[in-house]
Amino acid sequence: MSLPIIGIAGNQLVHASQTFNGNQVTYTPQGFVNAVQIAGGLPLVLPIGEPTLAQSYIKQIDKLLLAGGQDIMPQLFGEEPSEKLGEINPARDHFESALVKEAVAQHKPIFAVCRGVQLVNVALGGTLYQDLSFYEKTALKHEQAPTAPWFATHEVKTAPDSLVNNLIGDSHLVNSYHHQGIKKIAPQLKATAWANDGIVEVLESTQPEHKILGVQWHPELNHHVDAKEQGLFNYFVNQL
Ligand SMILES: [Mn+2]
Repeated sequence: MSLPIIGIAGNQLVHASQTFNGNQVTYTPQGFVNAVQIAGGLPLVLPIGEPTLAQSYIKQIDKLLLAGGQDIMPQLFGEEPSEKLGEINPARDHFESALVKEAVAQHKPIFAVCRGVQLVNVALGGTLYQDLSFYEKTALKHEQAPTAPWFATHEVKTAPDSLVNNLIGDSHLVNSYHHQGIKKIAPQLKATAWANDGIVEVLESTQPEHKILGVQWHPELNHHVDAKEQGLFNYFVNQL
């Protein structure tokens, strides 16, 4: 029996850290590894590389998982950086955009978390709010730090008959660690859950042959205390 191979797009620690004697390291948050292993998948971390490597990486995996992290470079959706833009890593953005396009081309399912759902939206032609203060209405608190990540802080409501509705129900409390948000939705995606301020919290594919699920919260940080959050990984690894 072979386990589904889950490629997790890795991040890179570019700032000096005493933990690694100032050296750069490739990493992914442990929660993704744990949640994929619990779900019965075989996690493989994909280090940031040239976009031309995407085709070969995607061939090696069954499914693609995009993690959280830095802001998205605004040039990818036609804007210059605002003063409220946070840290970016253009190499990561270009590599992950190539992974998304290649996964779509090779019909490999994608599960995307936080920055990941924003990256998928931008890679497929959507746009972002560089900061939620640019949202036309008043946004709720979507950056819950310093509240611990296993505590859920805001509600999301899901669209009837959506994939995410089957997985978490009509309403669910989620954690929230984002200051950017989905603005214009890419043509092949649709919103299927929102916070009560109207901010998009879930995107799904509109095309059955392209399996994409992206959530704006962090299920990898509370999958151990919330069965619905582990359920997202179980579905992704075994059914999406
Ligand atoms: Mn949120």
